[in-house]
Amino acid sequence: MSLRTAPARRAAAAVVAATALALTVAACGGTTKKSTDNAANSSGPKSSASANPSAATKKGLTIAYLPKQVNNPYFTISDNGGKKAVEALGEKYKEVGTSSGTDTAGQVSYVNTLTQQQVNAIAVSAQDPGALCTALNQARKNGVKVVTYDSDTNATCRDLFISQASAEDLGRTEVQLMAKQIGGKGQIAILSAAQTATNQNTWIGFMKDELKKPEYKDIQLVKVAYGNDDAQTSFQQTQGLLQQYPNLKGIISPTTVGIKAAAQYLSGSKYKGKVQLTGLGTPNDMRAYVNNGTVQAFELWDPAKLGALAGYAAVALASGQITGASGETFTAGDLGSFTVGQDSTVVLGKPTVFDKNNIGQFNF
Ligand code: RAM
Repeated sequence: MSLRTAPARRAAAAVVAATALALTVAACGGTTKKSTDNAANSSGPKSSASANPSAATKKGLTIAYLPKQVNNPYFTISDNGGKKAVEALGEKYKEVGTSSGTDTAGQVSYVNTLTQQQVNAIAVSAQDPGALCTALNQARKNGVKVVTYDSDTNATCRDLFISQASAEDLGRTEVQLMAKQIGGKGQIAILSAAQTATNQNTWIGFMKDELKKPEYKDIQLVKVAYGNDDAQTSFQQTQGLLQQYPNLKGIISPTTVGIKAAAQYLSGSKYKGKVQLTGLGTPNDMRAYVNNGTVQAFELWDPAKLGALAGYAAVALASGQITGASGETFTAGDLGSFTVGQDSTVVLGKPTVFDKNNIGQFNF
């Protein structure tokens, strides 16, 4: 698969091994929720070139997508959005990845393979904040631009993070939706994805912070369960939560796989309409459960737009139009123009809240 000769591959492998220890120490200690440094002053590999916003978009670049999980419908939508954007710019799109959302070793090995193949940019949704650092920084040393989308790694291990929405808004609004649905009172639980997932853990951090406010004094968060973005595990975890906490009033599931499985369980149980469920889901997955009264309201961004924005950003980086420093701007086709913010992060926009009144208008 590699474009390199065998000796070159061996040399590259030796470099990977020799730098692994140093990079582990140097690059993986940072916080994932809010880092005070950005790519411009981080300990990760830096671009010596400065941004040239009027540089022509290079053609024939290869942009590789590495989602958290290839067989997750959410990533099928996001990466198809990426494919369209990348191909419209005259570039080559490819997607690789693991079928489990908890296979961090698999993600690392895909990064190493993409580095050997000398792709121009990798757009990756990280299963774990630190596990990919060494491999991603090795890729960057070899000239590969690294964009995280959906779920970040540490800020020192990538050039840009394309965030679906403000993490703080997502965390707080999910608590607000839940509080409204249970009348501000009772036990609630969270059904998350993988225990290491950067995005879910960041949102849960803000949920816990929101719950400290006096208006939620009658709500108790009793448990955070992990369904690993696996339908069956998420279904069983939902069942387990209701057995363990018979007075549970609501579940927040900030994962499309989790919320769908929880809705499926509740919908076929005596808890339907009694135990509330909100979180992050796709309208197509959740429509039946909104229509049959299992779910009142939940939210999400458009995954296709997230994937597209990651593609535009990857091409802008690989073309030298941006370097990932805060304040730089780039154009993302129909999505418009975006400015790089703090921590080398670009935010797609505000999520949509779906309920029975508007869910019919959405098809993804
Ligand atoms: C799942 C994944 C993904 C997350 C969505 C909301 O598909 O965990 O990372 O952003 O849910």
